[in-house]
Amino acid sequence: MVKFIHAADLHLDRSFEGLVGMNRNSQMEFLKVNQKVLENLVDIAITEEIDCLILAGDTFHQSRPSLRTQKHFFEQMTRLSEKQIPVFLIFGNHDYYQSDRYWFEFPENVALFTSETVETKQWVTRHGESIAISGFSYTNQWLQRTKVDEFPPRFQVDIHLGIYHGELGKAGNYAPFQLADMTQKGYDYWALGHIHVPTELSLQPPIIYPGTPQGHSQKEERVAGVLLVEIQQGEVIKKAVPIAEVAWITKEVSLKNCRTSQEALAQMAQTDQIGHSVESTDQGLQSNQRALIQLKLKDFEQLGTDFQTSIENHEVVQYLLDKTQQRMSDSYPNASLVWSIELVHQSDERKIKVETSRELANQLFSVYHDPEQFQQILSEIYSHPIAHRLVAESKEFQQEVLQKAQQQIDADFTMGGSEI
Ligand SMILES: [Mn+2]
Repeated sequence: MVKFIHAADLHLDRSFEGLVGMNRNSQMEFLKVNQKVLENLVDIAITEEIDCLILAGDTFHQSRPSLRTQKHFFEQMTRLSEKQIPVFLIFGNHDYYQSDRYWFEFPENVALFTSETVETKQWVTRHGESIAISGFSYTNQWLQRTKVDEFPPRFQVDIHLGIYHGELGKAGNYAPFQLADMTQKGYDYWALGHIHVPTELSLQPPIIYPGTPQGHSQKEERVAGVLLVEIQQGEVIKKAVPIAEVAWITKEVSLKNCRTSQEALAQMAQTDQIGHSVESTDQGLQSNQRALIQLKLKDFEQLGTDFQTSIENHEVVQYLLDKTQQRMSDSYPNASLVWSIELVHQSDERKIKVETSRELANQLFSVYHDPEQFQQILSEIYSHPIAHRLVAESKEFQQEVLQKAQQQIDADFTMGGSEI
């Protein structure tokens, strides 16, 4: 049996989005969260006595990780070295490899893939199983061609693993790949990185993104953790193990029982306190985690425009942040905090949320500004003798239709894509 952990997209020195209102000390405290996440990963690797750790790219948020981040990372890898646990690490588009940016030698147990050319490393586990691991690294921000073709066919070994940082598709900036090409290689497992939402692209063979184990923005609300994988005689058993220290939570708060801003403030101030008791069962918050809470306020209309202005100019959220920071200094580390407050107008509630980014939607929409495309989509009207005359005579017809369509889209949908 071979047992390993597949982790990806740790983004170890990435800051937490939306904490700009916090003072420097509190922000620094939050950066320690990333260190704790890595320590959690190493703790699990040691207790589970894994055969190896796979880091499938974007371990660091940038290609020039800070000296402090590097030092901490090397210390943690050394802990694994003391337990004879090897680490196989590729670099992704964020931490693309530049050797001169590292202040220390990587510990000996860390096997690096440092080139864009696919390499295969072979070794035998302490239980005598032979393993081959094939992978490559980014040495630039982009890699605009597929790398799957360069992966060798399955070696004559007990287990052959592929590590791949990239995106599904025929073309793209991040080593695009097709599932069929991967499947063809005959490997036992493909450890993917790059997509932050946990995603299983295939189960036979497993071709899997574990996702980022620690979300750094509200968009990364859904995380699973790292994957603990066991392979025995072709059978693959995998389990997501959470290592996050911070959970992103959205909480709807109705102010319908509040008649004054004092009452409203009291109610909002309570929400971070109940962060633990309520959300921990509600939203899968672990007892050691703290929550970053986004409040969505409903039924506030009776409180008047002054109240709404104070929400919109961030006065209220700053007040709550200051209050929490005080508590953090008393009782760090488990303070949950409200970092954002949004007003949900009744008309917004009916809207459908789509994951597409606004720019992409605009781009798609702009296609119909081309008169030819526009007439094609309305070909029935344009080919009807009477209708044709009506629309052909009006110069503004296309303009008006597009404008109305845009308004309708705005009224029915809210957009917010996820960045990678
Ligand atoms: Mn990436």
